[in-house]
This record gives sequence, structure tokens and C-alpha cells, in this order.
Amino acid sequence: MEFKSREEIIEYQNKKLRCCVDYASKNSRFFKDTLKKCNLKADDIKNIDDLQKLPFTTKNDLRDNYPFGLMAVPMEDIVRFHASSGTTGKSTVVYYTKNDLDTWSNLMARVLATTGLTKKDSMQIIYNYGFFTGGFGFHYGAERLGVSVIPTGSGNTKKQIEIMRDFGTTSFTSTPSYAIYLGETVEEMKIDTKKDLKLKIGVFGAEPWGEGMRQRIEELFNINAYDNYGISELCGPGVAVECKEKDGLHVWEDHFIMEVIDPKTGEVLGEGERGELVFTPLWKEAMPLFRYRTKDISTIYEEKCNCGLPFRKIERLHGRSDDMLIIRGVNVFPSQIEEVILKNSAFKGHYAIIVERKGPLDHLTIEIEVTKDLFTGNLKDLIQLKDKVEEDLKSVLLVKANVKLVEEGTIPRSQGKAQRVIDKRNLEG
Ligand code: DLL
Repeated sequence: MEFKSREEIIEYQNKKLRCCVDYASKNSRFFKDTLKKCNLKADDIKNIDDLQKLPFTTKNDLRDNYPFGLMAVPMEDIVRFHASSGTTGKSTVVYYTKNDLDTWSNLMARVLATTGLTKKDSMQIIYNYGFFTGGFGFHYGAERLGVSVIPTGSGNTKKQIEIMRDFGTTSFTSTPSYAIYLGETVEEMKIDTKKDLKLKIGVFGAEPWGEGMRQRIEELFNINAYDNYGISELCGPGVAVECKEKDGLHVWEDHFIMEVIDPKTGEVLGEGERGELVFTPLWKEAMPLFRYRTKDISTIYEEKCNCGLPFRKIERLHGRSDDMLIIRGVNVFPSQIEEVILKNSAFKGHYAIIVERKGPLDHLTIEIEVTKDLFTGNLKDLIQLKDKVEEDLKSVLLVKANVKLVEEGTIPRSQGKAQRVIDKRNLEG
């Protein structure tokens, strides 16, 4: 963390990159094949500009080499596996040596310290412990920082809140969608967040969430809510986090080289341009990766942050390139829909986006929950509300969306990542 200038960081990255290339060229069968295919030698990659000589690595490469094809150490040196759920294909498996876990814990400790947590705090970890990286990632990072870990895992909503109250928990981490559900349960249980709870900080991530969601979570719990980003293939959580400025996420550039590319052409984009994030981790033993395409869409901020951290920030994530819906030829991001919905105080953050094909045309329906009082109240008010949201959505999305207001509790709650988009077109073929 003693970097004084951008030049010093780049110099450090160049040095680490040379080590990684040398290491992978000796130990990773996958990387040896890549170099051979591209007619390259390890020596050809001397600095971050040379990185562009290497091809991207994609999720498909991981799937094609399922389960252990990217392993660069003997199996006896592997101390942990994680894996993605594999709902859209074969699961992607990631593996860690003892040193990898050590570095990951340090990165996570930094994440938590950046949000203001110290060893005086406790953290309730409301992520699933298992193949998903959220639970263990936060667990080891919090322990490394000296925070008292309360490893409740996900689910059991009322019990979570009782523990928060009884233990005087000062921070928690979960998906933002589950935080909203937890917050509503706090209200239902008539728990006064100011008097009965000692929460100060919440750290949320693993799925896209906008400023509207942040405001709602902060109000529900009377806390500061921070965004953090990560992806299993790079480690899990621990790649980037917001500082107190809450204006973009700092990427640990001494551990990751980042690029932003045009997702269609693969061309590397310049400062301030929005595109797909590509990362090269500079520390991995078990599974070295080069130029990993995340499919996540963001922009790099070049300006220095007031918080004093030397590392550049990325804009909060708008979603993935493969989340983008094409409705009647128009590109629609679910995050645009969320932004419109959460601007209206009648809505609390539970919605579903349904896309169907009727005849030759795509139909977009947004189901949004309204409170019981509103739902059973004056019909004219409901119709007015529906018309207003449809109008707002049309002006942002440039395509018609039908809004269906539904009663509180109708949309299924998720304990992990929310499944907001139901695209029935794929099913209809
Ligand atoms: O979700 C790791 C993680 C756990 C991050 C807990 C933060 C907190 P995966 O399951 O591999 O890993 O999913 C990675 O989730 O490519 C993004 O599309 C999405 N994602 C993660 N963090 C954010 C975020 C974990 N802060 C995928 N904002 C990524 C938006 C996020 N999307």
C-alpha cells in the first residue's frame, strides 16, 4: 500500500506480470498450450503493454477444461475448491493453494478495512458457505482483520435478526436483495434498528444493485452500505470495494491488472469508456489466469480518489454483457429498470422482469410489488401509479413495458443472488 504514484504501481505490475508469465509457462499445461498456439515465448511478455499479445481467457476455456485442466500445481498442494452453480452449463471449478488462500484473506481484510471495519467490530456473514465463494471469502478476511466473525450463513431470516440483536452485531454482509428482505423482516418484527440493534456497516455484492437499493438498505438498517465486487474465477469477493466516498470501487491493482474491452470486437478501450472488464491476477499459484473476460460491464475512473488510496476505481457494475435483453431490437439492461422502479417510493425493491414472445413480437412485463395497503386501497390510485411507471420506463428504455402491480410477498425471495429476469423466449424456442 506504499505506492506513491501511478508509475510505481505500473512498475510493480510489470515486475509481477513477468513472474506470473514465467511461473505459468513452467507449470500450467493450459498456458503452455496458449503460448504455443500464439507462437509466443514467456520472454515476449515483459510488461503490461505486451499483455495484449496474449488471447483472452473465457468461461468456456474453464468449462472445456473441466474440472482440473487449469491446475498449475500437484493436487497435493490444493487446499480448497470452489465452483459456480453451473445453471447455464457445466460448472466452473476453481482451486487454491495455501498461499492463494492467504493472499485472498489479505485482499478481503483490505476490503473490510476500506469500509471502516476494525477489530472492535463483529460481522454476521449471511452468505452461503459452500461452493459459493461469498461465505468463506468474507469469513477468512474478517478473521484476518480481527473482526469477530458470526458465521450464520444464509437463510433463517428471523433468527438472523435475533442474533443481530442478541450479539450486538455491528456489521453484516449478504446479497443486496436479501438485505432488503431482512430489513423488511426487521420492520415486521417491530425491531427498532436505532435502539435494539448496533449495526453500523453493511457490505453487499455478488449481484448488481443501484443507488436506489443502497438508499433503501441504509434506511432500513440505519447503516452505511458499501458495494464490493468479485468473481470466483479471480478468487471470489476481494477484487474491488467502495471506500467512504461511495463513488466507484477501488480495484487492488497491486494484485490485478485490469483492462476494459469492447465486448463485441475485443478491442481495448480507452479511459472513461464503458465496456467489459478483463482481469489478470498477479498472485495465483493453483490457477494462473491471463486476461480473464468477466462479461461485467463498467468503466475505469482515472481521477485520484479523495480517500487517498492509490488504486483506480471502476464504476459500479451495470450488469453483465449477457444480462442485456434485446427487446424488439432495443438493448435493455435490467439495472435501468431497477433504477426507474426504485425512484418511486411506493416500491420497496421486489420486482421481476418477464420477457415473452407473442407472435412475432417481444413483450416485456415488469411485475412490481406494492404494499398491502396500496394493493387493497383505491383502484384509481393503483392505475395512476401503473401508468406513471410505464411512462417513466418508456422514456428510459425506449421500448414499451407493461407494468403489473402485485401484492407484497408475491415475488419469491432469494437467500442468495436474486433471479430477476425470466426470459421465456428461450423456452418458447
Ligand atoms: O459473486 C463473488 C462475490 C461474493 C462477490 C460476495 C461479492 C460478494 P460469482 O458467484 O462467481 O462470485 O459471481 C460473479 O457476480 O461476474 C458479477 O456479474 C456479479 N457480481 C459480483 N459482485 C458484484 C457487484 C461472486 N458488486 C458475478 N455488483 C460477477 C454487480 C456483481 N455484480
